Amino acid sequence: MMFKSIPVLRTDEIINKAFSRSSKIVLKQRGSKSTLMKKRETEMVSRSAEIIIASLQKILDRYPKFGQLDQFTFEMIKILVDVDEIKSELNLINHTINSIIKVKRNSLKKMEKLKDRDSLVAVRKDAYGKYASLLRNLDDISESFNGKREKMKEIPPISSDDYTVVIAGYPNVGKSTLLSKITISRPKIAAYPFTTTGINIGSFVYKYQEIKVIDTPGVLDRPLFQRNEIERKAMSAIAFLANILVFVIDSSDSSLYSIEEQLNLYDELKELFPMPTILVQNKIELSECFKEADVAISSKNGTGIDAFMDMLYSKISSDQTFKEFRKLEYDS
Ligand SMILES: Nc1nc2c(ncn2[C@@H]2O[C@H](COP(=O)(O)OP(=O)(O)O)[C@@H](O)[C@H]2O)c(=O)[nH]1
Ligand SMILES: [Mg+2]
Repeated sequence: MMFKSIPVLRTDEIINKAFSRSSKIVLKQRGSKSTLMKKRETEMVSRSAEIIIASLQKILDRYPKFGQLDQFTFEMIKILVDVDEIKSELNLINHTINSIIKVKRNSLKKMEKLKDRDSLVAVRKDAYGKYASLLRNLDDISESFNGKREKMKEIPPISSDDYTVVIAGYPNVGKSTLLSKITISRPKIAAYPFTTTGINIGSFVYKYQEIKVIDTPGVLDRPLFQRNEIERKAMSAIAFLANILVFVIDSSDSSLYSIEEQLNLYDELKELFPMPTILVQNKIELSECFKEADVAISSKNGTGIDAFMDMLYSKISSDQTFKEFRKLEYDS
């Protein structure tokens, strides 16, 4: 995911790198001893500044541009971190870059007029001291800044631009088994901020388009009143992302939840998710057919999976958002 590529802000490392690399500068040109000495001192001032600037600039460049993010990812970011705080931290990094540039320029200007070794070294050391203290100013924000990166790394790699089928239902009804049956399985993401178990993402291809299927354990598997604010926000972000909701129920005797409880959750989710839904009765080999269900399947032995897929395909192809989504793809 894009957040992983953002370098961690470590001021000590940047300072060490800048000073140790610039102390190893080798001059290739010829000249008198004093010309070379001056050249070397000025090179140290500019080279160390360039290394610091490049390290900081890399953080700014790798940071996703909030205005260009898809809505789902942006919603997730807003749930997890304080966006205004990130903006001010990024501003401070940018400001530090500008200050380093200024110190570099002023020091080089001073050095132009100098000849003797001691004064040149003094200016160079003064510049180093200023670089270091400018960087240390960033220590105030580095912990919180790096912490946000850690949190955002856990945002699942799904985008509002994907056509997405969301699988919901109480725990243990067979959501993950169904997902693995209908998609090219993908590794599950280890950590997801709203759950402890991770999120499952798979996909299949329909009419030349990749359709994403997601199962979000811990997010869409309990009634609303059992949720905290963050979970509710996560639910609505997923509702915004979903193009189709598949709700799985287990009506077998082994189910931990009554059919009534399961249907209540389905009704709740239907209010939150305005898109087409499919009510799937799973574990059919263990239970009687159940009249409310749109389709009855066994994810375990494969019964009814073809009928389910036909139903899913027909929902997708009659869905206006899919038509628009396809047109978009072909236009580009
Ligand atoms: N008998 C039977 N067991 C199933 C079926 N689908 C899933 N299971 C089992 O039910 C349990 C929970 O399945 P899982 O997919 O992990 O449920 P999830 O918590 O909703 O993701 C597992 O032991 C599955 O093997 C089915 O159609 N029939
Ligand atoms: Mg599961």
